[in-house]
Amino acid sequence: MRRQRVISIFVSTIAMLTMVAGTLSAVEKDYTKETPEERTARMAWFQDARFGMFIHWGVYSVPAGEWKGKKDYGEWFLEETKMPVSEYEKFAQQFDPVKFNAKEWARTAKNAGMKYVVITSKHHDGFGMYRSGLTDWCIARTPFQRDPLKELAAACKEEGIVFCFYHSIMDWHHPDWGTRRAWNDKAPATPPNMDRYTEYMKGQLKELLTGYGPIGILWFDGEWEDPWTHDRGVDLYNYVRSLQPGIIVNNRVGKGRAGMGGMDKGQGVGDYGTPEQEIPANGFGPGVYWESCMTMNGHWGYNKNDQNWKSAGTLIQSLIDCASKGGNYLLNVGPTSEGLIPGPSVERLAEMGAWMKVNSEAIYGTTASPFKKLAFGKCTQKPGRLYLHVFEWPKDGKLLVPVSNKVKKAFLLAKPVESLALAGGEGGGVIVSVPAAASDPNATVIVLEIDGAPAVVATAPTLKQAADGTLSLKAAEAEITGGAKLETKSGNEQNIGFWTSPDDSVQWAAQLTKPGTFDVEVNYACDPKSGGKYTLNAGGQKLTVTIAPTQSWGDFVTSKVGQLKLEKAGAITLEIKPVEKVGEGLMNLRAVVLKPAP
Ligand code: H79
Repeated sequence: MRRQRVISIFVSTIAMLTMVAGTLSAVEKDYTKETPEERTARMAWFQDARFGMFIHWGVYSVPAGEWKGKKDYGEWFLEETKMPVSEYEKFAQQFDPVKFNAKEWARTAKNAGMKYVVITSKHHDGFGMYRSGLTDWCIARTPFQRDPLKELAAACKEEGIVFCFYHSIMDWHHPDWGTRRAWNDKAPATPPNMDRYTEYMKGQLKELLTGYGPIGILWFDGEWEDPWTHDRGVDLYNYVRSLQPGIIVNNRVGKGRAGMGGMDKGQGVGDYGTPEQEIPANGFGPGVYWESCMTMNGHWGYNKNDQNWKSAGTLIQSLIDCASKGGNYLLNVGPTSEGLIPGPSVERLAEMGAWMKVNSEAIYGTTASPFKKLAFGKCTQKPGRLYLHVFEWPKDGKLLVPVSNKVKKAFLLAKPVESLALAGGEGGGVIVSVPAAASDPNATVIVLEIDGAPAVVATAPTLKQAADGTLSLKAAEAEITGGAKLETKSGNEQNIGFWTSPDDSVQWAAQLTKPGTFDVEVNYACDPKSGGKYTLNAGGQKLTVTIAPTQSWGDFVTSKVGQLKLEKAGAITLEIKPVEKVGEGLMNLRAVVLKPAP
């Protein structure tokens, strides 16, 4: 009897010690320190996946973007209307997504070629889209007596899709979030307490990371407000990894993000960069992971009035663009309060899926293009294979590829049995003879089987004058240095935006066959409070241009800025550099057009 008691005390002491040690090691292990091999292994699925679905779904889908005559709200509804929180809470009672079908959503993602799904477990309004035991400001408050995240996790598992959470750090509803809003009428008079808030958030993350199976990514956001600090970020990163050591955490867990460009300033925490609504002008080299998140129209959360949809072609080319720069494309849908992904989104995803069905080999598991710039489109690669994504089909049927490798075989990915004829090209490159018409107007993929690593050769510029002597230099064809970026502001045409620094420059290399004097026209947009000066250099001449603002960043006009005398035929470089910036930035530049002077 006595002996037994001693033993049991002994055993329970060991158990207690192990428990303490276990807790300590979970808290103390620094997951930010791992070997490059461990990191590569953890990031492997993400690196290969290239394409994911973002889902912004919450009670803001009840007003559907419209309130008191204003029609452009989305998931920022509460913040932008400054509605009392008690009033906003009433939308929860109308959130009853009876048409929600998790299997259908998972299949929609799968059929589009998406490998992962990131859904809002909580957006900035603090509303939990799952059944939380830590707050009743969650789905339990609605007539919808189910847990949509449980259902979607199961459906994704069934389809082989990696399931991930978006979880906002900023919380406009919780009284302890440090910058509590004045319209949070539910909060007590006592001041907010960030330690208490962090404990609450960790509690929710524990629910999400222990009750929903393996989670691929924790996608944090809303980290930029002051109450959130670098130290809290490191602690949260380690906490999340301690619950699921293999999980990937985006860089918005900490304070390292440099603006909407999304990449780290250097001292951040997190596993990858998060450009938002833009695709970086260039990649960042091997070992730097990133993912551009973008909307299909102008909103993340459901907005019933926003019919400004990007075309399927634009979306396909954006996916290719990301892959060609070594990044992922996270494409958003904003489901309705009935639980439906909007029709126009479903249609576009189906069209992307049709393209992926034929061409996904040129996307999954590829690495960045070896070329800085290609006139006809983009390139991705795998060992021994170059995938040429042709956007501009060559009218003469000859595609010049600037590599000097021995090419073993060239074929259309859509028709692998037919070899395309090859010949030596200018500057040691390869010419591929292609059919008269593109097999896919969005992007036709041509495969080159090559010996060894791609050996890129210099070629003469491919930008040339039209028959009448006009030289059109489009944003998408420019080489961009510095922080300026390609974006799509309105319509489907790209522009170069975010000109903020004198280090930003934009260059076009062109081949001049019909020299002469040219009127220089610039197509651009500029916010009324912004603008400044830039220089435009070509052929040893310099124009200094003062930007006349237009109505908005999306209001594009064409303006004649001067003349250039280009009297020698041959290669020319045209460069634009900022001199002086006013307001937010210089301009959104769509094109420079040189027209033979009359
Ligand atoms: O969830 C979607 C949006 O609701 C959310 N992120 C996507 C994925 C979003 N939050 N804010 N914004 C988008 C725009 C906010 C931009 C700014 Fe900033 C925050 C400007 C200044 C503070 C980010 C941080 C850019 C500069 C610092």
